[in-house]
Amino acid sequence: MVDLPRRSLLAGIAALGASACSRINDHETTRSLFKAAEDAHRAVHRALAGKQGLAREYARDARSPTFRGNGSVTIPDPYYQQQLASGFPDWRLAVTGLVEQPLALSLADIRALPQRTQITRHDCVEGWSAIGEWQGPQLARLLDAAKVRPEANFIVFRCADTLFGREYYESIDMVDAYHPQTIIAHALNGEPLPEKNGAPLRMRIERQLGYKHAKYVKAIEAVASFEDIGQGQGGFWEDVAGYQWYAGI
Ligand SMILES: Nc1nc2c(c(=O)[nH]1)N[C@H]1C(S)=C(S)[C@@H](COP(=O)(O)O)O[C@H]1N2
Ligand SMILES: [Mo]
Repeated sequence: MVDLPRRSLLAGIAALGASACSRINDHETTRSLFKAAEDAHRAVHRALAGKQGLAREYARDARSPTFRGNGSVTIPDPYYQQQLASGFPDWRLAVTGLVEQPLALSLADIRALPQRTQITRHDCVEGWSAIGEWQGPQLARLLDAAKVRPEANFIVFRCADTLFGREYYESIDMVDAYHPQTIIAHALNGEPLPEKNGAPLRMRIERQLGYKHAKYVKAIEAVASFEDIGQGQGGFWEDVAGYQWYAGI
């Protein structure tokens, strides 16, 4: 992985039109003020919604005719393309980190688990939304099978794509990890996930904004802290543009 200097990454983001946020969050004092506001938002959101409050689910006729792809929409890697063309026969999802029983699951394993189907609205901070029907096992099933250790505080998602030369990743706390609508989706609107939407597996974390929903997930890792991962802010956009780690909606 090429570790681009932060400044050139920010220049890249600025070119994408997010310059105001990047500059504000460059400033340490401002960053800690945002952090305090974020913690308050998390406390209020959790209190109002309840730990397991459900995101709204929609009827089938509310589904958007097309569900756009955003961020990475293709993975140019030859192995990925070969797997995509043949239905990902050799793809494995790793469940690792602070677990008693590490797992390496095939797509067939994932499809054989009890499934949840949910029609939800995806909200991207860039200003668009779409409603889609997602199917897959609850993350809780995988975490229980892997026997997550009590020291784990967060679940990290490692993705197969790179943006600006960095691997995309995200992280959530255990409340969201065990939330009933947090699923590892392998299907969108009744079809295998298209490449642009994160084939073969992507997260749905329905009470969080779009950037938390990691696509192209190759590993799920239980950790005590995400300080030593990436730039330490808990996710790709958190690292490069100062997006909030807690993106509860
Ligand atoms: N691996 C990975 N996951 C990702 C992204 C990405 O670029 N790479 N983009 C995020 C953002 S900002 C959004 S809005 C959604 C977009 O999901 P979609 O492409 O299915 O619309 O994926 C999120 N997860
Ligand atoms: Mo987004």
